[in-house]
Amino acid sequence: MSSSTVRAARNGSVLTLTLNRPEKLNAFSDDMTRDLLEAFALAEADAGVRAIVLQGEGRAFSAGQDLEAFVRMKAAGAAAVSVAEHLRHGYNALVMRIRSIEKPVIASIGGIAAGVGLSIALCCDVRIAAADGASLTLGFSKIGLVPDGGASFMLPLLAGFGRGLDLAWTSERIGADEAERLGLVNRVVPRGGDLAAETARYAAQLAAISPVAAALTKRAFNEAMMPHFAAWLEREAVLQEEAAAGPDLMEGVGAFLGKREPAFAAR
Ligand code: T3D
Repeated sequence: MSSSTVRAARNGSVLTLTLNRPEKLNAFSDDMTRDLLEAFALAEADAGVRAIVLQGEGRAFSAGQDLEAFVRMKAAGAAAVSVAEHLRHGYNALVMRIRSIEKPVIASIGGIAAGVGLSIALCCDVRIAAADGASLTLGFSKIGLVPDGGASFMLPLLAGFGRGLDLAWTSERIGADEAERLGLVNRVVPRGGDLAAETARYAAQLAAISPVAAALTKRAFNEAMMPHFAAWLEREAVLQEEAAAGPDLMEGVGAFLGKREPAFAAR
C-alpha cells in the first residue's frame, strides 16, 4: 500500500515506510496518521514482511503535529476539539501498533525529528541516525504541552529520569552523537556515511533472524519493561487535555507560526 502521505517499498522481507510530506517537514496531518496506521496494519498481516523501516522524505524525519492544520482544526471546530480524543484515535493508536507489531521496527533518522515525530521514533524498537543530518528536539514545552505519543514514557526509559526531564523541559535540540550518548539512538552513521545503506544492511540483518525469536523477544521486552504502556498513554492524553485547556497552547503555537518568542503568563 502506498498513499500520497506514506510511501511503502518492499525489498525482500524488509518494508520501508517513508513519511512523504517533505514540503511540511513531514509534519503529521490526520491523513498521514491514518495512512501510517493502515500501512502498519498491512505489514502486521503480511508474513513476508520481517522488518520495517520508518523514515522521512527530505530534510526531516518528522516535525510532529502539523501546527497549521491544528490551528485550522481549532478555528473550524472552535473549542470543541479534544486533544485527548485526537491523541487516542491518532498518535496513541499508532504508537501502540508499533509496540505491538511483533516484527522489528527501525526508525531511520536522517533529519529533524520533533514533537510527536520524535515520540514515534522513540516508540520504534531501535533507532539509527545520521551524524550529518539528524537533529532531535521534543518541542512540546515551547507550545505549552506535555510530551505525548508515548514520549513521557520512552524518554525516562531510554535516557533516564533527569536527562529525560531536562530534554522535555528545555526542548534542547541535539544531534545524533549526543542522542547516542543519552541512549536515545542505538547506532550513528558517521559523517559522510550512507544512512540509507546502513539502515538497509541492519534491517536485512534483523529480517534474517528467526521470526519466532524476533516476535517473542519483542514480546518479552514489552512485557518486562512496559506492561502498562497502554494505560500510560491514556494518562498522558488526560494530562495533555489539561495542558491544552489553558491559553498557553494557542500562545505557543501562535508564537511559533508568527516567528516570535512565546509569552506564557503565570498560572
Ligand atoms: O492534538 C494533538 O494530538 C496534540 C498533539 C501534538 C503533538 C505534537 O507534535 S506538538 C509539537 C509540534 N511540533 C513542534 O512544535 C515543532 C515545531 N517546529 C520546530 O520546532 C522547528 O520548525 C523544527 C525544529 C522542526 C525545524 O526547525 P528549522 O529551523 O530547521 O526549520 P523552521 O524554519 O523552523 O521550519 C521550516 C518551515 O516548516 C517553517 O515554515 P516557513 O516559514 O518556511 O513557511 C515552519 O513554520 C514549518 N514547520 C516546522 N514545523 C512545523 C511547521 N509547520 C507546521 N507544523 C509544524 N510542526
